[in-house]
Amino acid sequence: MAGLLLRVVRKHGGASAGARSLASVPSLPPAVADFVKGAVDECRPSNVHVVTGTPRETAAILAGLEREGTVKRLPKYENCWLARTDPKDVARVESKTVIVTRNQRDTVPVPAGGAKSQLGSWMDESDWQRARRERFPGCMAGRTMYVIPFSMGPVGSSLSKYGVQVTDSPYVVASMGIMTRAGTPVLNKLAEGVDFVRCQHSVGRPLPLSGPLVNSWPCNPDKVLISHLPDERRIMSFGSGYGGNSLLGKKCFALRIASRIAKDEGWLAEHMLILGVTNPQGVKRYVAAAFPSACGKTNLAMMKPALPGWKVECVGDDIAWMKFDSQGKLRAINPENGFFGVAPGTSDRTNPYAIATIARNTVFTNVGETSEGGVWWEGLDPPAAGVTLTDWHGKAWKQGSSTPCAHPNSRFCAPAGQCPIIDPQWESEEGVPIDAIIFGGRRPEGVPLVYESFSWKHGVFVGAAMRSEATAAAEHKGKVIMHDPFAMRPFFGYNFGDYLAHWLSMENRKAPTQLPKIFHVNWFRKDPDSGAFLWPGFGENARVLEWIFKRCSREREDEAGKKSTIGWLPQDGAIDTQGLSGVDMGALFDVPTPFWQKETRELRAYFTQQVGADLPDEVGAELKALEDRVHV
Ligand code: OXD
Ligand code: MN
Repeated sequence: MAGLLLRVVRKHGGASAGARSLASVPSLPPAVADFVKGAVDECRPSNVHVVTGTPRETAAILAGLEREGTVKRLPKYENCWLARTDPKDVARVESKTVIVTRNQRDTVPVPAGGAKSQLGSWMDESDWQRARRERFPGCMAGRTMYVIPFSMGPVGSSLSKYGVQVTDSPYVVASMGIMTRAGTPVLNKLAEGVDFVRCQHSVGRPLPLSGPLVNSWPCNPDKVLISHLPDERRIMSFGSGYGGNSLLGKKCFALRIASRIAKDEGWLAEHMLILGVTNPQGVKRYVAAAFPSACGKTNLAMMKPALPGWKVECVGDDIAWMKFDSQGKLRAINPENGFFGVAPGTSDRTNPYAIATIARNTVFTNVGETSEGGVWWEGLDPPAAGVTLTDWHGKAWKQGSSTPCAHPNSRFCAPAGQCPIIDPQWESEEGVPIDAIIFGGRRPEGVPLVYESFSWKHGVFVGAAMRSEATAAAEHKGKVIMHDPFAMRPFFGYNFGDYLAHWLSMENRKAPTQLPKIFHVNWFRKDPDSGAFLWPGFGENARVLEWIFKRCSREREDEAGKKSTIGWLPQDGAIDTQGLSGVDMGALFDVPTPFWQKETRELRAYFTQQVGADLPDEVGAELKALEDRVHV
C-alpha cells in the first residue's frame, strides 16, 4: 500500500487528498511534498489527505470521528462535540518532552552535581535517532495521514510563521482547524517558498490494533515522546493525542521552536496573554502577561472589569509573539486562532465571555455531560432538577462524589473570533503596541498583590524568579511551589541562561526602543489563619490593571508608587477600593522580611544549581541587590 501511495506522490509532485480524489487535488509545493514524502516513507499510512480547511471538510472529519465513537455530538448546542480520552492520555507529558541538540548546553544549563535540569530535557542526537526508529516506522499503517498546512498568526503578517503538520489523528485535524489558520490559504502562502516548521505526529496505534482502545481514543502512553529539533525547525511527537502533545502549533511550535527562532531573529516568543484595557476617558493600552499554566490566564484575558467605565478586550489568552517595530514600540500578535482553555472553574461568575465563546463550534474534551446533551464541570451551577450527569469516564455521576465529574485538565477548544470581547485589532498584521509586561503566579504567602520592577534588568530578574503552585495542566501532583521562570519552564526552546541574556539584550538594541514597564501580580495570597484568599480576583483585578495603567502614564517615578525592598508598590489609596468590602489591603501589600530572606536563599540555591555559569551577570547582580535590600 505504501509503495502504491509513494508512486502516487511522485506522479503528482506531492501527496494529495487521498485515493478518492487524487486527480482533483493540487500538487504540494516542492518543499512540502518532500517533507510529506519523507513522512509517508517512514510512517506508511494507507492514505494521505491534504487538509483544505473548508467547513464541509471539517464536518466530514467530525462525522467520521463520531462514527468511530471518538467524539459525540452535544445536541444542546450548535456544532459542539465531546471527546473522552483514554484516561492515560489527559495532559502534557513534560517528562517525555525533549529538545534534541548537538550539545546539552544548547538546550539546558548543565545543573550542578549531576542533578537533573528542571529547565527542559535534552536528548542526545543518537539516542533520539534510536527512539525515532523504535516508534515511527509503520506507525500509521491502515490509517490516513492528514497533511495540515497552518499559519501561526494571520496569514501574511510579517510576525507570522508557517508550519505543516502530518498526523494520523482526525481529532487533531479538527482541533488544529480551530486553534490555527489552516488549509488552502496557507498552502498558497507555502507555494511562495516561505519557510515552515516540519511537524510530524502519530498517536502510535497502527492498524490492525494489537490491543483494544479505551474510549475509542488511540494513543500509546508507554511510548510517548514529544521531541523538538530546533536547529532543523522540526517537531516529532508520538503516542499522545492530547492537547499540547499533539496540537503541535501550540506549545511545541509557538513556544519551544519559536523561542529559538525568536532568539535567532531578535524577537520574543512568550507564554503570555495579551489584552487591551481602555479607561473611562477612552485611552487604550495593551499589556502582555505571563502566568504559569492554570493560573487564570484565560480569565484575565477576557476579564469583565468590576470598575465602572473600564473596558478589557482580548487579543490572546496563552501565547504572545513580540517584536520591536521601526519606531521602537514592542508589537505583539497572538499566533493562535482559538482558545484551548481549562474548563473546570469557568463559569458566568468567573468568565462570562468564555462561556459565551464556547456556546457553539466547540470541541470539549474530558468534561462531564448532562442528560440534555450539554456539558458540565466543577464550578458551574448544579444542573436543573431532573437533569443527570455523566462524568469524564462516561459513568453516571452524582454531586458530592469523591471523584470529579470533569477531569481537572479538561478543556474547551473554541474559535477566538467567537469571543464577545475579542479586540478589534486582534488580527492586525503589525500587532498591538505593548506598554506593560506582567508576571505572576499562585503565591499563597509573602508576595504582594502587585509591584513594579525598578528597571528592565530588575524586571528580567523578577521574571527569572517566578514561582507558582503546581498545575493540573501537566502531570505534577500536589500543591508544591515550583520555580517557573517567565512561566516558560516547560516551554523553553533553548538554554535558559541564553534566554535571559536575550531578554537583557533588548535594552541594548541599536535601534530605537521603548521598553515596556514590568510588573508582578499575585491574585492568590491567602490569609494564614483562615486559608481564605485575601483578594476577590476576577473582575476586581481591574483595580490592579488601573494602577498599572496609571504607572504607564506617569510622569514621575514616585507617582502613585512607593519604593519597597522588592519593587515599587502602590501608595496607600492608589488602588481604588471603592465598593470592595472586607479586603485587607495591609495584608495584601505586606512584604515580610523573613519571607523574602527565605525566598532569596531559595532563589540563590536554584540559580546556583540549575543555571550555574549560564546565569548572566546582570541577573546575578539583581539577586545580590535584593539580598542586600532584605539583609540576607
Ligand atoms: C496550556 C498550558 O495548556 O499552559 O495553556 O499548559
Ligand atoms: Mn499555557
